[in-house]
Amino acid sequence: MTRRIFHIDLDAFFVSVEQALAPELKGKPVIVGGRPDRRGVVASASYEARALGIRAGMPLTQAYRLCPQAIFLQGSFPRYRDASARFMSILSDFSPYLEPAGLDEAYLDVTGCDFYGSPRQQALKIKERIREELNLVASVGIASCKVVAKIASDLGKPDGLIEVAKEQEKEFLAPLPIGSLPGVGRKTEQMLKAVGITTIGQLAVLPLELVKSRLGALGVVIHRYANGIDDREVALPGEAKSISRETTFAHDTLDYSLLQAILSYLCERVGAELRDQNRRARCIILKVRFADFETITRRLRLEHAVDAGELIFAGAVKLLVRALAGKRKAVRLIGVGVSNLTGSGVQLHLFDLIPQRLAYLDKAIDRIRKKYGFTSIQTGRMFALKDVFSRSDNDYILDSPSLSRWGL
Ligand code: DCP
Ligand code: CA
Repeated sequence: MTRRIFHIDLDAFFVSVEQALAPELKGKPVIVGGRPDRRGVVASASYEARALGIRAGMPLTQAYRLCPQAIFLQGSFPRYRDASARFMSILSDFSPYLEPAGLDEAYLDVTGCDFYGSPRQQALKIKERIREELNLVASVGIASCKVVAKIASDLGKPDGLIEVAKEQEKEFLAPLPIGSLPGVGRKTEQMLKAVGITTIGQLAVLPLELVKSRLGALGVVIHRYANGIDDREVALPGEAKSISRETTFAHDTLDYSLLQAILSYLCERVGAELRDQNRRARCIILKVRFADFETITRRLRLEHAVDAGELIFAGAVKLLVRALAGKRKAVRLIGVGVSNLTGSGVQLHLFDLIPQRLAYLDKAIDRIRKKYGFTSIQTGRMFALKDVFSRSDNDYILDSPSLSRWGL
């Protein structure tokens, strides 16, 4: 099923909250930020003020020079926080997949939610409720991914509603200025412009390797965005964006089999936590801190989301081999984490399914561990830890038994 993702952003948020409370301010150049003779910048400007050249972030003194007739307000953060909470509460009536992205903006995944009709009808309903209940105006972008939805809501402002069909997303993006692509800051924009790239479409057709060689990891991301590719999920409310476990050794160690055993243990813990939350991960992160406190972090992106400790371990070990290559230093701490988490239910793709056998095994192990404690059942690899576990269940601060060198 094609995803339907909304990006909803309130127009001139701080100013509009003030106007809702004092309707005589409507239709006028209003600036929230403080008194014009004081230090400080414009936080929010009404569209009438923007027509006169006022922008967020501009020093108030400059705003005053441009527009002395504007109404300058101090603003009140508790009022904005309150309006924000009510805004999010309205959105949560339309789908549980709500990800606030700031006080006045949020992503909402409405895939499969048709209680209020088509996505467009739902968006109209959202706008109507925001207008009636909060006396505010929202702009909405609808697309199959976050990045296009966000650009669409920006483009439609004020009072916008733009829906982009999946097959038209690339076409929709192509003529837009490169600076409107999330991830392209002013520096990147200048760099791209210097080589003649001014539109998203021009970036999209550049060879990926070229963009990568100039801009590194950011290049890969913005190249994907430019092509309308963005598989970031709308994060569920209140959920962590990553899960991790780490162990600091009582004595720094050079014992590879011990490290591997600990890693296996940590991966199983992370896997169990993932399964407990009914989630899967597309990225594995390894952290190693050496005796001299040099700390390295390595990431492995996976094609398919996983929740099995065994699969997390397979990736983590690859990272460990890379992290230790060429090092001759003892390890002080080792940790493993997962990120790029996907939810369950409608957000699962068929290719996320892991081999059934592993899933059954993990289920059985989870049941036993819930009943008898985590270390009641151990994998062969964790055998090196058996003495530790027999001492106490959760104390995984270890002695290092031998000092072999890394054979890597
Ligand atoms: N904000 C701020 N300082 C900034 C930018 C923003 O304090 N430099 C605050 C005030 C804004 C709110 O965050 O009202 C939301 O930021 P937006 O960028 O969404 O700006 P607006 O909602 O004011 O305008 P727009 O209609 O463009 O969304
Ligand atoms: Ca806004």
